[in-house]
Formats: sequence, C-alpha cells, structure tokens
Amino acid sequence: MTTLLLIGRAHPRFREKLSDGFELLELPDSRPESITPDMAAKVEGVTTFNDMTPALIDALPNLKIVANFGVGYDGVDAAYAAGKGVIVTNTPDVLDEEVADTTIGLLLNTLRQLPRAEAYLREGRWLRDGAFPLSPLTLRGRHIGMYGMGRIGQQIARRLEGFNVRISYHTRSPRADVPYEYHATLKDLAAAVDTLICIVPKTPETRWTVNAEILSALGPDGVMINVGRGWTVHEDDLADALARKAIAGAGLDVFEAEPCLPEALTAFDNVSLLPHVASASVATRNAMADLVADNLISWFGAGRPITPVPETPFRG
Ligand code: NAP
Ligand code: 8YV
Repeated sequence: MTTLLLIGRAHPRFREKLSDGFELLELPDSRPESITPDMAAKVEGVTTFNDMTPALIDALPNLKIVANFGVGYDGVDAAYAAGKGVIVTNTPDVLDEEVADTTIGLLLNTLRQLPRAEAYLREGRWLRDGAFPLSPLTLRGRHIGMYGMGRIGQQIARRLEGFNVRISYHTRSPRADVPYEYHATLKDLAAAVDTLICIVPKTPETRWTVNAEILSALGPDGVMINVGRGWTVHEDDLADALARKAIAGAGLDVFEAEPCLPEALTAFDNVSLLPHVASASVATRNAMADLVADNLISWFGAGRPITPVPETPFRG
C-alpha cells in the first residue's frame, strides 16, 4: 500500500478521501529533523500547506509527488522538486470566485469604511452620537488598475465590470482575451489609475514592487488593495505613504511576515485589514482539500496529476 505523509494541519477531507486507498502518516511540523526512518523508507506522496524545503524533499528519498493546499506554492521549492523528478501540484480554479468575492468586499470595506460603521453601531454610538460620518472615499468614478490578470485577477475584473468602473491592468505579457487597457509597466499603470488591486504570485520579481515610487504614482486619491502575497508590498513604504497622506487608503488580506504585521498599519482609519481569509469559507477550503486529495489519487491510480505546477509539467 502506498504511504502518504500529511504535513502540517491534516484537513479532515484528506483523511476522508485518502484513508481507504493509502496508509496515512502525519507530521505536525515541516522540519526535516522530524522525519522518522519509517517515513523516510515508505513515504511516496505528501500534502503540504505551502512549506516544502529542499531539505524536507531530501529527507524523503522515495518521494514522487508534493500536493500543495493552495494555488500559491511559493513555500514549495518546485524547481528543486523538478530536479529530483518530483511532481508538485497546487489548487488553481476552485478558489478563484471566492477570492474575487472577498477582494470586492475588502475594496468596499476600505472605501466605505463599513467595518468601522458596524463597530460604531455595535458600540451604541449611533444612538449616543448620531449618524456615522460620511465616508471620504467611494467606488464611484474610480479607475481600477489590476496588477495581475490571471485566473483570480480575471474574476475580480469581471465583478468590477458590474460596478461600472474603468479597468486597466499590468502583467508581463498583454492578454489577447481581456478587453481592458494594458500598461507595460507597473509604474505606468499606477500613474494612470487611482485604485490598485494586487493579485500576483510571490516570486523573486514581485518582491516589494509596490513601494514608495508606485504609491506616489498612485497619488493622494489612491487606494491600494493586496490579496496576492504580502511580499509584494513594501509595508514600511505603505505606512509612510499613509502617514504622509500620499495615498488615501489601503486594504490588505496578506502580510509579509504574517501572522505578524507592522503595528503602524493598524493605526489608520483608512486601512482595512483581514487575516488572510480570501479563500476561507468551508465550501471553498473543502474544494481545495478535495483537489489536493484527488491529485494524489489520480497520480497513484491513473499515473497522472490533475493540476501540476508549470515547473513540473506532466509529460505522460
Ligand atoms: P495566475 O493565474 O498564475 O495569475 C498570476 C498573474 O500574475 C498573471 O496575470 C501573471 O501575468 C501575473 N504576474 C506574475 N508575475 C508577474 C510579474 N513579475 N509582473 C507582473 N505580473 C505578473 O495566479 P492566480 O491563480 O490568479 O493567483 C495569484 C496569486 O494570488 C497566487 O499565486 C497566490 O499567491 C495569491 N492568492 C492569495 C489568496 C489569499 O487568500 N489572499 C488566495 C489565492 C491566491 P504574466 O505571467 O503575464 O506576468
Ligand atoms: C489559502 C492562498 O489561504 O491559495 C492560496 O494561495 O493563499 C489561500 O487560498 C492558503 O493556501 C491556505 O493555507
């Protein structure tokens, strides 16, 4: 019987779907030192929550497949896995709409200060102090710049079309299949729009790309929303731009050192913060867990993964 190692949190759906056909071992942390000789001898497939280092791959000499829970797999060294002939899979598509829905919620929360308005009501201040102050910002008349126009970016843009706002985007290559205005650089995009939505992966090229220069190009009416990875935004530059009123607001679901975040960001009324919940509904997380399990079932049963990442394409 094939042995799988469930690394980190073992989603209940992993056990439900995999316990019939596989021997399941569990490892609560991702440290290579925690691998026992029994695991090293037997494990052929793993599930991971985006934490698979070269040392951990090396500690499992019979490893054939790493099934990541999450579309972003920046914590899995996929190039190293490819060099060792190990397939890596992720969970694209099944979370696109949920993440896009949450992005729209975060955008509206940031512009219209809805979490603050609700807190005001719950604190009894409506009765005591009168109406909640008018929101200085609105979605009306905004020009949205999408930094990223992949699976999730396109779902965000589709939703924004319904809000009757102008949409532009920047990616490395223009897409023939979207109707939005393309900008060849992030700086050009930031200068052209007043609202930037970041939905790019964590790669060496995207680090701190949203920095002081981009925020000042966005301008004093500018609002920046990040749902990709915290690594893309220079958080000190962002706090500084907010303090100087160089931009008008920000909404963040992800942080560079999450779950820690710069104290400074929590002090602004014009900032809306979420604890990395864009895909976090029971239904969507179940769909992601099912895809993790189905990749393993398909690999060991039919000899092919369902959603391999580009670094480890399936070559039949
Ligand atoms: P995707 O389909 O691969 O799209 C990625 C987009 O980013 C593409 O449009 C790509 O276009 C663009 N891009 C990549 N590198 C770039 C660069 N250096 N400069 C400019 N554009 C660049 O990925 P996805 O499924 O939409 O997911 C995107 C990311 O969202 C994930 O990797 C993950 O980190 C994050 N995410 C976060 C949450 C959350 O809970 N907050 C949930 C799901 C996903 P080009 O290749 O043409 O440049
Ligand atoms: C999840 C995500 O929060 O898919 C991703 O890349 O960031 C989110 O959907 C994460 O994968 C859960 O560990």
